[in-house]
Amino acid sequence: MTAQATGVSVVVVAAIIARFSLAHVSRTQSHSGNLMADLFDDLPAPDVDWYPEWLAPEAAARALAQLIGEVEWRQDMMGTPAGRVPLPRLTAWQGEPDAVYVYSGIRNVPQPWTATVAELRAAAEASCHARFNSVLINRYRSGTDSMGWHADREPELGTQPVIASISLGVARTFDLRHNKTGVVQSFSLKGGSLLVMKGNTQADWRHRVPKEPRVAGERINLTFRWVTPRGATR
Ligand SMILES: O=C(O)CCC(=O)C(=O)O
Ligand SMILES: [Mn+2]
Repeated sequence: MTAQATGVSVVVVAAIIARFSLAHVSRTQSHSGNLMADLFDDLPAPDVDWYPEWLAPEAAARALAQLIGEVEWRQDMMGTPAGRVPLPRLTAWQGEPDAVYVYSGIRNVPQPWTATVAELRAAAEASCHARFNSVLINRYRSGTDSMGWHADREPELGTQPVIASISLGVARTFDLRHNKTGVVQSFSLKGGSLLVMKGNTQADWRHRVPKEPRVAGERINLTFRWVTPRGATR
């Protein structure tokens, strides 16, 4: 599996729409010399590296098909004011046996790495110059599956985690909202892309995958992380 880094920075190409006092900004790949860029230079930007064509299209399609078959998918439940309801996506957690992650009071012991996930992990480690001992895998069956606003800030992840987010399948919108200003930076995470979140991205921003009912196809996203085992230091 080959990983191709084709670009890092992002630059504004669309206008700000002031809505509910939030500034909403769409960003795509950099075009140097873009006049619009000057208008947005003062806006906060998340500390991310963006590789839109990280995997070749054939490798991305193969990985998607293999993951659908090899991963043990779970339908987790979440609490709401109306009672417990199914999460709007399927999930799986894989990693080293000691990479235990406590989430919503639940102690998650990871499943062992499967072949395709292990390959993607090695490629992500090479691109990010970082180590990952676990991965959360989310399967969005259609545009009505989603993930709400959150930050990945559990103590096990440390203060400035490097999180490698690999997307396969149909493109979905990924919003990052700055905690202080409410500025939203949106990415279209297409199949085969890699978005690396680092620095203060988890401390200063929240992120989500909104519902997009018009999107029909399936998407799988893998977020590779380093979880410091409880009672250990890195
Ligand atoms: O599906 C995505 O792009 C985001 C996934 C995510 O935020 C997470 O796994 O914590
Ligand atoms: Mn997240």
